[in-house]
Amino acid sequence: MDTEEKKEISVEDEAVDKNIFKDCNKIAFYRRQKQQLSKRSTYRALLDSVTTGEDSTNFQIINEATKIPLRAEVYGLEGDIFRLKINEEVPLKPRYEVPDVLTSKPSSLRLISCSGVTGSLVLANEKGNLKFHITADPFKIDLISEDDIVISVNSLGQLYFEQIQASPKKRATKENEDSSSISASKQENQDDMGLWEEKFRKFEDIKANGPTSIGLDFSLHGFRHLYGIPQHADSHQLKNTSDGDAYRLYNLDVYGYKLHDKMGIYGSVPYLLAHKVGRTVGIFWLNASETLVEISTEPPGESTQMGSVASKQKVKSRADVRWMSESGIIDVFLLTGPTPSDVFKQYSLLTGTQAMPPLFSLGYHQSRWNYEDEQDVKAVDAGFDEHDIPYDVMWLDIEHTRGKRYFTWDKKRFPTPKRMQALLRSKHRKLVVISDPHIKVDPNYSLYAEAKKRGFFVRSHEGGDFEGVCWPGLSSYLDFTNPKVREWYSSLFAFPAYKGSTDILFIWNDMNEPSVFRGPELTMQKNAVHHGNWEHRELHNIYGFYQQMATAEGLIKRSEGKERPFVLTRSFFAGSQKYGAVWTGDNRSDWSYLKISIPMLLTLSITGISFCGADVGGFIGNPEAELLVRWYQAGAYQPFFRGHATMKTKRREPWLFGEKHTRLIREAIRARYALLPYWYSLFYHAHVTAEPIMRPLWVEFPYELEAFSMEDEYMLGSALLVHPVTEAKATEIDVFLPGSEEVWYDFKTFARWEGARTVKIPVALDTIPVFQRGGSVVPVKTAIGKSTGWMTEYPYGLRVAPSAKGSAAGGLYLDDGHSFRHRHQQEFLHRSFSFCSGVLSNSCADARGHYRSKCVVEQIVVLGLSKQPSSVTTHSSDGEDQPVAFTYSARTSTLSLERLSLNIAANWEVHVR
Ligand code: NBV
Repeated sequence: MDTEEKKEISVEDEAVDKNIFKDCNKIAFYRRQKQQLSKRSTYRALLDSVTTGEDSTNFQIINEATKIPLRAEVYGLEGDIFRLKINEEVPLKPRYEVPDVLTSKPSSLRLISCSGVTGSLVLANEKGNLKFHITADPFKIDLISEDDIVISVNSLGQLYFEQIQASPKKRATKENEDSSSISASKQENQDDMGLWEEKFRKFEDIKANGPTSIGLDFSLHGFRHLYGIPQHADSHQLKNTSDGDAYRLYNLDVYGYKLHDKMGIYGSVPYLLAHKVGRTVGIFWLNASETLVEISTEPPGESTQMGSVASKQKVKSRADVRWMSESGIIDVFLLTGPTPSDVFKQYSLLTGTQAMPPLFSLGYHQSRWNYEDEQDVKAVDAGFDEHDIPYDVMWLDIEHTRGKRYFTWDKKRFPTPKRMQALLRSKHRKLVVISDPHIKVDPNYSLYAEAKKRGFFVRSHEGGDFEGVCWPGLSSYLDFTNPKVREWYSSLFAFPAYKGSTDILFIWNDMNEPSVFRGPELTMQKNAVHHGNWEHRELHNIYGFYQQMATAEGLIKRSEGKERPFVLTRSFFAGSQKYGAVWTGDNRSDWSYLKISIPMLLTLSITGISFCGADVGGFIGNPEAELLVRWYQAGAYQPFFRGHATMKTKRREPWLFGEKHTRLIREAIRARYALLPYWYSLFYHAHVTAEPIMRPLWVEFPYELEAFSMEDEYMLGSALLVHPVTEAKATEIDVFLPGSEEVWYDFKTFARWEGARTVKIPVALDTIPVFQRGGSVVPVKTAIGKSTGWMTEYPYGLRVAPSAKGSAAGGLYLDDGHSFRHRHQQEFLHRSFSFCSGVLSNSCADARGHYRSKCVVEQIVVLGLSKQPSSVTTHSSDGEDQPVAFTYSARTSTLSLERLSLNIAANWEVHVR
């Protein structure tokens, strides 16, 4: 029995068998590109061929050896973005261009052509601060900002473009006549080039279009710190790739994935960021086929070879990035920054921002493969109440269905799903159920029968529906790339169609890489055929994106456009943020997986996917109590917070590890609920301005070189620094507090530190190291209920942490938490808090918003006050001044105001004298 078959039957706790998956040297297009480029054939731009289209400047590039012409198009886009497209001038067949990712046609701005020296063309944006300097021979492009070369394209001559050819049989005669061209057929004897056929283990990939791969290099001048291109179980800062060790972007189901490895796992975002003091840039490579990224960074050093002037200057560090994709076209966006938030905005102009989630989805989620039946669900639900632990969502995995037929219920285990949902609803809780993309081959399963009849499945290259083995046994796979299939799939979520579903049921898309048990690398054959006759190889990485898109649309449609959806997906692509949340798949109950969750989530966050999380406790294995506690503490400060475990693991509901651990887990979850107003406000900002929620330190402290590679701590928004404990038996941790002008306050003890230092923090099992940045006001809830919905009317508190100069600012976003009325009817509140010269004020941050809230601010805590105030008074908008009782602690330098009743939606001031 081979490993794939074993997996199908049992999910054993064994290390990843890396033989199932390809390394670079087993990838034919990688070998071809490496071999060809060692010969260094050059390209020349024919600048006398320049034409100006409606939106773009176009010219030809010609390969000096083959004389094959390519067409280059340069676009200047709104928001200081340059786009470069390179395609064949006259392709034999159209090449795949990724649809549906760009939010709208990006609006082009006019580029002004300035005369360069002979043999070059300079295109400038209207402001004139950014220039695209195109050199003809050899072809290269420099992106210049204020006289500095920031990015060079093809300066290493790695442009690579395989032309689509007629199949070998058809062109055999012609090629006999023409022996001078570097033709693919010459190399056909060299099996290992994998031109028309590629073998891997027992699998044969017969390619309809032969070799079609593309590649290009980028040099980033002055940069050494690169980030992005998820998903890998690796460090946040990208590493140098030695030969054969490129980062792979190929969506794969890798159970218990290996850590510190560049192999592709569940999702791909072909988008890389580079940062140096004074500038951040991005490269977005819009291609959905298998992609490899090589990185080489050179450390700064003294020049030895250059002329006298140059040798006096330090040679700048440089990072070279080479992208290689199996097919499609070159379609690349250069995001010019200059700040991290500019780059985030630029990327969001292209792919959209994080969807505004329903509030409940920011609470705690309780999952397990599987909760057995309705009795089990009822008991677990009651367990939370008995132990006074809030939670929002119960999850049902594949066993809730009738034989893994999605959209059905196992009648024995779940005979009354609506009644079960009524119970959850009574506590404002929700249900999430799984819906995978594989559909059981069973003519009596109406969903299968209908999809089959309507030709909605992916087809195999021999014709007929593709069939592969997955959880239900033999299955076919819905072709979500077809808009008609998506529309139909969406309609399946309508309440009358989805029997037993109610409006508190939401969806989880798993196995959508897609996972195919006996397939090559456990996925679909690359020559399977999709809508429009595209081979699977063209679009593999975007398959899961489309399922989540269709699911989210289905949930919106079932509510007639009124309610926000919640959809969790395992596989994703650039832009998936528009459709919901992502998690990091099948991790293990091990300290190393807890630790890696931080860099993995930071990388997702900076590539647009803010709503992300890792299975709390680890999916595979049985965490000891200490690890579980530490994981809850870390998860409480990560955007998607779900406990989940595989089959056959011991039950691990929060109260099963003894009194002490129950208390610790309760405290961690309650800490999450206390911060919900802050979380929700962060999501609002991610949605509106594309600011990530979890931020690596370099994003908030872009001048702090020391912080550029830190990944054991991070910022949650701009106000909180979190350093989860990820080591067993820790008694002390080192926390780096950045910023020479910053002050920091321990969120629990209120101890105050000056920034730009590493402090040793003693930790007990109940310590969650969180620090509030001086200069911030953080809104909290002062009481915790059963669920987020239960707490709607609960009062607020404000944590005021003055900066070194004594001032602070913050805000709160609020709406009904579930509908689109915030968008369509402007039913929201956006308040702004500021603390300056002893006056804390609450004012309106966005006059468009109107939402009624009876909630009050009940408690205000001002940190870092060196002396006891003589009086505290409140001033409301009607002019009435009220003295307020207060307590001052000289030990913690903290002023506390309790039992206030200041309406959250009204303008008021609190004066501290
Ligand atoms: O549906 C079962 C599991 C699920 O619990 C897990 O979260 C997914 O990542 N699923 C994978 C399929 C089986 C994994 C062995």
